[in-house]
Amino acid sequence: MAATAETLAAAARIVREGKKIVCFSGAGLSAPSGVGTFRDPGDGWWSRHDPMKLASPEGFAEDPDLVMKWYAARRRQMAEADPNAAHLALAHRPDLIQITQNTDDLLDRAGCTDIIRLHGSINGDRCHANCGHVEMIDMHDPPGHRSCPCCGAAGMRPTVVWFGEALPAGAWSEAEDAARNCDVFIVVGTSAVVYPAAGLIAAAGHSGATIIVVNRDPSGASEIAHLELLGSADEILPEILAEG
Ligand code: BV8
Repeated sequence: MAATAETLAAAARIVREGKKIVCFSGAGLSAPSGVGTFRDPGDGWWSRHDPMKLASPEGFAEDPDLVMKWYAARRRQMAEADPNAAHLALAHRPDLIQITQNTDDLLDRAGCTDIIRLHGSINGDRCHANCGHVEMIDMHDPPGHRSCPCCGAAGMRPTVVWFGEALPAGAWSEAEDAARNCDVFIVVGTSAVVYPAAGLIAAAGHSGATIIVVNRDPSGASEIAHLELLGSADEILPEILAEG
């Protein structure tokens, strides 16, 4: 249900009394900054193409030009975005552990450090044949489809985790450890349908953490939330994270 003064106060108290707090974030955290989410019906790219297809090795094999055009559009959109009040509220709480599914750099630019990134970063491209060649991207002027200039064996693709690709082992084990050893697990801005990332929510719950969900709409986390605050992350997070 929509966040009320009572549920906001209850969440703020749980956070105040929390000893080890994790914040698990998805695309809804960056939505108030103007960055398109994955599954919200949007305009342009989101409605004409299936992100699940474009963010996959199969989609890249089928039409690398279209995939890199989709990433170029997303990169330009992110280049124009600034951290919003939710990112800044998180940056004011360095005691919180940040686990994100997002590939943008808005948490970093807000001032968060040690971010556990489950799905990589969109600000680089690497050789799809894994020769080791990596390039940082000018997000204001992103490149299109091109072959790896080092080995030429494959195209250059974003340094993100596509559907069907394994998550970075180090980030995943850090995230599992944090989820299993926290007492408060805040879930913000995610439909909670992408695995294994979404499985962290249940893992935290099974380990005894209190789960607070902050989301615009009901999500895959609604059923296991101890407290669900429906609304915009940039309005709710500053309220519940304020110290004192
Ligand atoms: C893997 C990078 C194995 C790319 C992304 C178990 C069960 C079922 C399926 C699977 C499973 N295990 C694996 C799978 C398959 C698949 C999967 O989960 N499929 C699902 C969708 C059916 N998972 C995988 O393929 C994963 N890989 O498991 O590999 C393996 C192991 C060993 C060796 C080889 C292989 C890889 C998944 C990673 C995919 N890559 N992104 C890119 O960005 O281009 S995932 C993509 O979805 C984004 O990263 C995004 O972060 C993520 C989750 O989406 P959300 O962040 O939740 O965004 P969404 O749009 O869905 O929702 C936004 C929410 O925000 C909404 O609820 C909305 O209400 C809310 N909102 C909007 N505005 C606001 C707001 N909330 C608050 N305030 C607002 N203002």
